[in-house]
Amino acid sequence: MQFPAEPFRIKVVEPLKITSREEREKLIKEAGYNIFMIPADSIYIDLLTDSGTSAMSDNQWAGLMLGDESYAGSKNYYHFEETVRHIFGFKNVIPTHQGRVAENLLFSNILKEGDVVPNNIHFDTTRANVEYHKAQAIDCVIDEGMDPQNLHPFKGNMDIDKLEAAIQKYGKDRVPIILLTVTNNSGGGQPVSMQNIREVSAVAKKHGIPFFFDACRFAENCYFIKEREDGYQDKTILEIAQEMFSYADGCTMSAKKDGLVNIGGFLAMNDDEWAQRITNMLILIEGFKTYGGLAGRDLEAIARGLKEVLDENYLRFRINQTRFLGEMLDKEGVPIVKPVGGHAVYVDARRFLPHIPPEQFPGQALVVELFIRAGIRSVEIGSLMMAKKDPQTGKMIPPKLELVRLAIPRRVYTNMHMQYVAEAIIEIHREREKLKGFAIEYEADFLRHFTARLKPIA
Ligand code: P71
Repeated sequence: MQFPAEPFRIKVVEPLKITSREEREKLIKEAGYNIFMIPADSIYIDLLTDSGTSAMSDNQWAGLMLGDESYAGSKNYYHFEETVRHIFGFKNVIPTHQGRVAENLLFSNILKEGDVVPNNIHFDTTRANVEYHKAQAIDCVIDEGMDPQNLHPFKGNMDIDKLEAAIQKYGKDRVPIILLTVTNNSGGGQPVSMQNIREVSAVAKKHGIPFFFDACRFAENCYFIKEREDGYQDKTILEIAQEMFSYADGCTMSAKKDGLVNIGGFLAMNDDEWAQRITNMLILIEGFKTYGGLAGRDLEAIARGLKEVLDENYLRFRINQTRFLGEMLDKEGVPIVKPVGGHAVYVDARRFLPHIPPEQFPGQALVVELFIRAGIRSVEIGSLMMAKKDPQTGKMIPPKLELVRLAIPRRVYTNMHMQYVAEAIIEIHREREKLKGFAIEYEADFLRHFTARLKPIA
């Protein structure tokens, strides 16, 4: 068998509504052809995000019943703290209700106007939190990481020369932290190698700059290291994770990804003084330090999820399910970003629909067609989400790539669901000349993709 079957069986089912094509045409029209406006219970397969959409295990659900909802010192906090310390190795563990709060707390504590934060590629919330503090977020990923056809095994790697150049240019006093996102979401869920992590760590140490991970998908990154990097084939995922984090001073984490839960996050670090200042801030905005905006039962579910995600059989299935979807598409000539990343398959809409120019949103045309034809929700990561406006002419400057992301929730869909998704896309690909572009009817001044209304171009 080329791809492993599901290493779990189904104990509880959530029925899915099957709508007709006519119903879907009406729904998407009423939604202004914006997929964010469709009620989720009218979607058959929802690939909008892998964040907060995981299915919890029986062990996690059982853990919820053991929630200790004491204001201070909940036993679930201690379990959570011990688990995070064991895997990540950092001394101080600060719970938050999701990843972006961890980012905000960290940056509020360390950034000042004019500072610079290097990363392989900043995820949107990270970039926004850096810029909110009037600092500059700069991306230093290797050039291969920006080329959708390059088969480099670690396309999330930081370019060490670019990192050194940034530190030279701005001076180490203006670089209060170096970040590394594993896996690199904005570059297609691509992994970072242990070798590269060591090199980034060495640069950080040389200049005396703290080094933190954005650790959302750390276990998926560890699986790629085991699969692709010499010397790691016989190590457990836990050992790989422990080594990886040993090179850093701390991390931010959205547990909504590799924590296998629907809500939660944390910030962990070795520095006591930073931890103290951040904890004081936490109490102001999230809650006491032993719950950080979460219920005791949530902390228990995260502690259990973080242990489960290290299971190699789970990760083998997870990574290969994503790859399975990508390979089915690739075999039939559907253009995708390669190699396939950990949590999502990205379809290259510019090559899929060369007759639709960026100003007419080729990615959105595919997103809409995929919903109308098959009830599948994907998301455009192209001109609708990311185009900039030329300040002089007001004309749209399209991003380098027009992509459609198919993000796969963890433990939710079967391989047969993936086959259904692939067949729908392959069918659309065969009739691709029939697809038409879109024009914007309404847009907000920022983050327009969430609320825009569009209309099909006749
Ligand atoms: C994803 C998300 C969720 C998302 C967030 C914002 C807009 C649309 C979708 C969230 C991440 C992430 C990385 C690398 C931090 C966060 C924020 N990703 N770092 O890909 O991927 O975490 O949502 O818990 O605040 O759909 P948070």
